[in-house]
Amino acid sequence: MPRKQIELSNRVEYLNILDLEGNADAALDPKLDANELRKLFRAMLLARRYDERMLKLQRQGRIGTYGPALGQEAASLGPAYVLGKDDWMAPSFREPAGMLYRGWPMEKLILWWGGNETGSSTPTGVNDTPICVPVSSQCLYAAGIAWGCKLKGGKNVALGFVGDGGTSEGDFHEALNVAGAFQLPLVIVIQNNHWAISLPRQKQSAAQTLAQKAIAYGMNGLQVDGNDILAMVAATREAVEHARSGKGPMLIEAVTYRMGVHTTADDPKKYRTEEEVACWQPKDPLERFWKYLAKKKVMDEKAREALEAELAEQITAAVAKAEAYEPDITEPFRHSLAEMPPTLKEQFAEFQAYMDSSSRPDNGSAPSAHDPLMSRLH
Ligand SMILES: Cc1ncc(C[n+]2csc(CCOP(=O)(O)OP(=O)(O)O)c2C)c(N)n1
Repeated sequence: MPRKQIELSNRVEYLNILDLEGNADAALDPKLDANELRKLFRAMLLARRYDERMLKLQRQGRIGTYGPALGQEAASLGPAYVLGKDDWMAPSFREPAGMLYRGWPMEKLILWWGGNETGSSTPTGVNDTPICVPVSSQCLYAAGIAWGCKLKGGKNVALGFVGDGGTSEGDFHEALNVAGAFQLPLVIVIQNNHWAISLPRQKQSAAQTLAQKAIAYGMNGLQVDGNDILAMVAATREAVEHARSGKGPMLIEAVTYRMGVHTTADDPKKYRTEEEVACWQPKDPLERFWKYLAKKKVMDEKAREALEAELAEQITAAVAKAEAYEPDITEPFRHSLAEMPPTLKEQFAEFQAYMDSSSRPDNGSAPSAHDPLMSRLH
């Protein structure tokens, strides 16, 4: 009756390719061609400038609360870049870089943050689920879709994003468990940005890495420098190929940092130090990648300036489009289910009749939540 070491077949490695000066490890460099590198830079820059504009819109009262993704662009974009168009992506709300790259019109994202239901309807031809607000629920969507992909017998994979805080939720563990047990073509990317609102990563879990949570579910886990776009591309490629070839799911922990506020509704000065934030500044994924591109002579300052101007115009046009949008108050009915069941149809008809009725007490302005009909709908 011995007590002995169990040899676990799974392991956890850490992957980093770009150093802080923009030099790549030649043996690990995914060796993307100049066009691919420019495409990645463009997408990362677009996400950064979009994020900055969104913060300004929020401060001007032109959208509701906003959750910036400053510093997390590489962790979001790398996985989206690797996925094929027919693969599936389930984002949380820190994935504008990945979503814009996958083909979400920017005005749709702006409308989402403005509280319009249309921001939650996936554009035609994009295999993504809408932005999820319940933390970690998207992991289950991704697992369910991966199961569907497997049953269909094709080669598509599903990829879901989750935050470090999200790894404490049951949905995360249920998704990994079913994916391991059924060997689903699923990749989960944890965006470990070190904070879940005011709760630090160390208080989410005593585990040394979040990637090692994969081991309990019988899958491989990989920890990656999430501020290194080359490492994120290389790691996700490995995971996606693994899943696509029927070898089962994989878990990636992207180690990154939330440089800004959790959302515009909180004040990080209350719970973290300026020194901590300053430590992450040199790791900025955008400028680090820029150094790499400049060294390789893939882009120069002039080309960057021209790109900056083009993207600024693109963002201004998207804002104008979003602000010109005339919301339809019946949208929540239309976007909830593919087909309305009879009870919802009934409520919809009742709601429309109410909206059209001249006896409405508010005489045409937004319906009041205290109205008896509205309280039934809520
Ligand atoms: C199920 C659920 N519980 C609580 C919340 C409130 N909430 C919104 S974001 C958040 C923290 C999420 O932290 P993390 O998963 O690390 O992602 P991050 O915001 O850092 O990207 C919480 C608790 C929620 N949206 N859903």
